[in-house]
Amino acid sequence: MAAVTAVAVGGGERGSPRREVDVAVLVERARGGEPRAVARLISLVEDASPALREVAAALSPHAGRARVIGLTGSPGVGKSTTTSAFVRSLRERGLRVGVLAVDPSSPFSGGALLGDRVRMQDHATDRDVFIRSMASRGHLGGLAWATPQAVRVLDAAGCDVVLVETVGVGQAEVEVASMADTTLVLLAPGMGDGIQAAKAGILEVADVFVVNKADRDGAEQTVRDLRYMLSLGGRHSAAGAWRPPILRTVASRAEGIEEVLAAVDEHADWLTRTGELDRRRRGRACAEIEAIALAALRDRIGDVHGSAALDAQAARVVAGETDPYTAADDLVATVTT
Ligand SMILES: Nc1nc2c(ncn2[C@@H]2O[C@H](COP(=O)(O)OP(=O)(O)OP(=O)(O)O)[C@@H](O)[C@H]2O)c(=O)[nH]1
Ligand SMILES: [Mg+2]
Repeated sequence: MAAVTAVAVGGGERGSPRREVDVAVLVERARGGEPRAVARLISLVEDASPALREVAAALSPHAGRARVIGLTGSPGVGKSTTTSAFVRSLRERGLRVGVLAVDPSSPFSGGALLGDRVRMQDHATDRDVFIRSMASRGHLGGLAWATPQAVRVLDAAGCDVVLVETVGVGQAEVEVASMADTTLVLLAPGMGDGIQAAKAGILEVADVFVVNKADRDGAEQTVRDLRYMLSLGGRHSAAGAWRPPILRTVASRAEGIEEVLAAVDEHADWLTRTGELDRRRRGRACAEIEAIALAALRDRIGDVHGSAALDAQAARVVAGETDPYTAADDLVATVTT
């Protein structure tokens, strides 16, 4: 039995006095599906609390089971409405579902966003649905770094599926897409999405395209625009490659939702059959390790800035005793040993 350590943290409720957190107990409770323990763990990873390392270590034996589905698209395209319809359908299949609504531009976090709270209230009392919104709060690495940890919490809590909703604002959607096994890109008629999609490299990240608000004029045009752009090539045109289907939905009336979930299932089969699932997950782990390692290095290099060691090297460069490359190598050696 591993020793149980308690770590003092600032608390998920900002401004509360420091208190002891027993990470092992929290993880046990989260695994039992206790919503408060799940929420607390997500707060710990989101706040980059001192307990983060311990949380990550405690979660790792219990993660890796959940299917991660990303939904992205422009503001107001219908991501939350679609997510809510997915939750309903997945619950009918008896699956436990986690939802992370990720807003890279918002400083607000913790509970669900107001609009989402309204759309998600159907599920508010369901013990097999965990809903959480996350915001960047401006810390280094931001969401790109906190979201996979939060996914891991939900995974360890026994969620069969984790839905990650991100507002599409360029790079962020690409980053979050890279966290998902299957990425859905939502568009709606008349939002100039087609052009935006091409710009943001969205064509490359989409596994399934959803043209939502198909009850509105212009849906057919959006589908045609997308088809045309896909015909221009890219990774989807290679032999044996997955060809992202384009589906129409009216999420507000739950129309087309089953078809989208069927396409997601088909994609999941393809991922497993081709070994792509492993490749994607390994790629994700690489990106995560790299980000953490670079942040650690940056921290240590930060300590060097303005230090006597740096000053001494600078003096040697000025005196012609060494060159800046050699000096930099020496400096890197001091922070990595
Ligand atoms: N006409 C129509 N309206 C829809 C449809 N789906 C969603 N809406 C409406 O579109 C608005 C935005 O929906 P949301 O689900 O909040 O969109 P979102 O993409 O999550 O928005 P953000 O999270 O703010 O980026 C709401 O008023 C929905 O009721 C649809 O299929 N047809
Ligand atoms: Mg939303």
